[in-house]
Amino acid sequence: MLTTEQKKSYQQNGYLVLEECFSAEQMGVLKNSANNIVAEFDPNSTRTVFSTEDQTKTRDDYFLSSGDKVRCFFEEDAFDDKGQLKQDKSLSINKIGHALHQLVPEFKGFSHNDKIRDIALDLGLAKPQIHQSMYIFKQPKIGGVIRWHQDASYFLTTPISVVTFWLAVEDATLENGCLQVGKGCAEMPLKEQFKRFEDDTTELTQLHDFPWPDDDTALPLEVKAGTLVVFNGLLPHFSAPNVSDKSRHAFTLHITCGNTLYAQENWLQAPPSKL
Ligand SMILES: O=C(O)CCC(=O)C(=O)O
Repeated sequence: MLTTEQKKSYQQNGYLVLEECFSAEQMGVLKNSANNIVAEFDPNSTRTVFSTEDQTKTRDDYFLSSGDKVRCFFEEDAFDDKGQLKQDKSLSINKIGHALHQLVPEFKGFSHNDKIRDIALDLGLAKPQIHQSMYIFKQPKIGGVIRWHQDASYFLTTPISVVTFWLAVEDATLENGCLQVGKGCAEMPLKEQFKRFEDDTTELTQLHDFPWPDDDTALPLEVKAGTLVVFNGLLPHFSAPNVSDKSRHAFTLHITCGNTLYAQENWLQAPPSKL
């Protein structure tokens, strides 16, 4: 599936952009399915927001028990001072997580297709297994920042193996908060580890104190819908707030290698699905 050049580029840069990997029709199916989940979601069932700025906001039970469920998380700016939604719920959800690949037929079929599997194998995941899936809305005007991070902080294995499959369901631009990656950072040592303890408390442990790349040195990945971006677990990346009037939907999979040791402290302990 991947050429030698593409594999080399992934090794050198820590990421690879695969344009026109999936069709507009396939993106339409995923988008409809995500919209249906939101349509069925009772907005009064939770007030949990997803924030990467304030880590305490992601530690409640609704989040920590979502590894094998399909749950909606609000944008941080979705509510007014009185705790009421500022706009329709369809424009208020930050993301759906974290077992779409197991529980929702459209996402299950998409995630377990041969293309994803072949790419995973080509990138060196000898026994690829999916731990997590997310549908990210990056809503117009209120789509929040995703701070700099490395995905191995959340899906730590020994040796490190996690690869993120980030699919643009809609066009991603600088205006609507596209993914941005660190240049020359393919092997930046792991800076943080997000740990979950037996009593369900969590901690973001600092492993190194060197700084994240400056925002203005990052490489924005402006891509068309249907493009798949794959990147390794050490590559620092972030996305800026969406201040535009266009959403930026994306679907992500976090895939590790079954031949590695999955850390007991990782927050998500639900059994992965084999690819
Ligand atoms: O889609 C985004 O804005 C960021 C996603 C991300 O950082 C991730 O999946 O690790």
